[in-house]
Amino acid sequence: MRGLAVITCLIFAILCVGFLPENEMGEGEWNVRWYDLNKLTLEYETLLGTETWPAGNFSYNWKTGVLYEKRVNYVGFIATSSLHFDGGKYKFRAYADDSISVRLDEKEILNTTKAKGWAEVEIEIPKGLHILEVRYKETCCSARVSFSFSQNRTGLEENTSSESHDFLKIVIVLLIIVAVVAAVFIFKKVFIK
Ligand SMILES: [Ca+2]
Repeated sequence: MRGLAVITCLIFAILCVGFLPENEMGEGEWNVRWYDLNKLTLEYETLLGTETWPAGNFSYNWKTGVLYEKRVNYVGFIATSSLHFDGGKYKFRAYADDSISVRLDEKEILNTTKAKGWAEVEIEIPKGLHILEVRYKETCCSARVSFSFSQNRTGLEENTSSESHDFLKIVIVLLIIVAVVAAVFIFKKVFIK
């Protein structure tokens, strides 16, 4: 009977975790993969390692110092982020020393180099989940990157949830209540006779 009680509680716990909304499990975080660059073609070569950056805008200025794993030159990253957009017009801005390319759902929407300077674009994005990808490359000397976009989106720093997220939260709360009631009921049955 005790084994049954433990198994029931475990199943409820797994169900509750499984139904957590994505944004409470790090939606929008940047998954950053660092690479060595080929010195001739400047293509991404060996994967050096990965790190996670907070969701949203980012800006780094390494000057002539180390960017990643003792690399100061011929190094770059590919950062991807999956996040929910409310839909509408969004403005993206970027700057890089030496180059940056921004892709939305695998299509390039913005790029610039140190020579070109700051670049920006405004585009219409349909409501829903989209994949952002930022490709940055540093070949020599000073290094810097900045990327930002308009804050009209959900699931990030300020959780202005959409209706579907609200519904999901109600379901989760109900599941937790059911789990607690069931746990109390089973506990009484098993331990209090
Ligand atoms: Ca540079």
